[in-house]
Amino acid sequence: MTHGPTQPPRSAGYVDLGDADLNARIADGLAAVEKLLHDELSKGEDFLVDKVLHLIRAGGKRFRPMMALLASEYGPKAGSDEVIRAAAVVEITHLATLYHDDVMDEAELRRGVESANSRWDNSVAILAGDILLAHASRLMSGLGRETVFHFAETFGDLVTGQMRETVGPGDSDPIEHYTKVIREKTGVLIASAGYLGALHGGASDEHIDALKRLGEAIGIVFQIVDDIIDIYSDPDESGKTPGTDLREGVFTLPVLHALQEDTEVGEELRGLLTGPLTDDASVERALELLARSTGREKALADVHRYLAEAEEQVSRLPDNEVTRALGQLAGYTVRRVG
Ligand code: GRG
Repeated sequence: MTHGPTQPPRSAGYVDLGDADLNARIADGLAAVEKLLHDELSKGEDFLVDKVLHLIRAGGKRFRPMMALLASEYGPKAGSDEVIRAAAVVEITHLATLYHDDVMDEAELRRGVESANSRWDNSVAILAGDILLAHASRLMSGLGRETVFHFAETFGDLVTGQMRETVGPGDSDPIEHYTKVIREKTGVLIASAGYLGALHGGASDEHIDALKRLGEAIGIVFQIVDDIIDIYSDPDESGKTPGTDLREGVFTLPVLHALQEDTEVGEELRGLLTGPLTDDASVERALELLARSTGREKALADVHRYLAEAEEQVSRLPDNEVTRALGQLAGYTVRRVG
């Protein structure tokens, strides 16, 4: 069986970074990452290759490779082979987590196509995620000890975050628990893109640290905004069904704030949200109560705190077109909720 080239996803590389030369450099970098992804993930037996190429071909924003490429711009080796390889390692790791996450969530769709667990079955999806980690390990073995150690920590954080979510907050503060989970599940891999891009681009230690922290803050903002959209979006505008997290029994930040309210709304929500919501009427009622609660405004206030953290990291970087583009990216994630 032959495996045709992966088409660059329609969404990747189409972000206007505000500077024509920078747009061109990042687009070239993303094309090189795409080629490496396809070459690396085509290695191995045919019965594995079609499964691992499934989600790469389906698209995705390639946000993490873009972050790595932008971070590499702060050193003399911007967009070098090592940077491309590091960007591919981060995207492959992201992809592995998506395969595994979809099994845990019993998701039917991913990137607009059938999830691997739905198209094949859970065993296939888990093994596809595992072989992706083998590809990521092979690629990173050429990037030196510091990168391998960093990735061991990153894998550990991703799995810790997933396990923390699975076991739940127990007696701990549910908002602190939520914040730890999103830092570990979403923040660390975007932080990793910033760190590895800057490291392999040859940036200074100060800039590597700023780009790692910036990636983490952007990841946290991105996740809270997604969680706000899940509760409050107009389905005609967002194309998403509101309340998906509630149906799965996942109580995200706006819900957690609303549940703490000392009001009639808070009281009714505490009675309603004792587990996953299985019937449409209960979901409707919970969404109505959440709309009347302070959940949205409190979660947005948290978003702005993390945005301020992102801006603080941006201020540690030199004033140039790359820094302006990174500042815009952080702001862009928030504009989705106004
Ligand atoms: C396999 C290392 C490993 C870990 C297993 C399952 C798990 C532990 C962790 C789950 C981590 C996870 C799926 C976090 C959600 C991250 C997230 C925001 C996904 C969506 O990212 P986008 O919007 O997706 O960038 P695209 O499709 O555009 O790439």
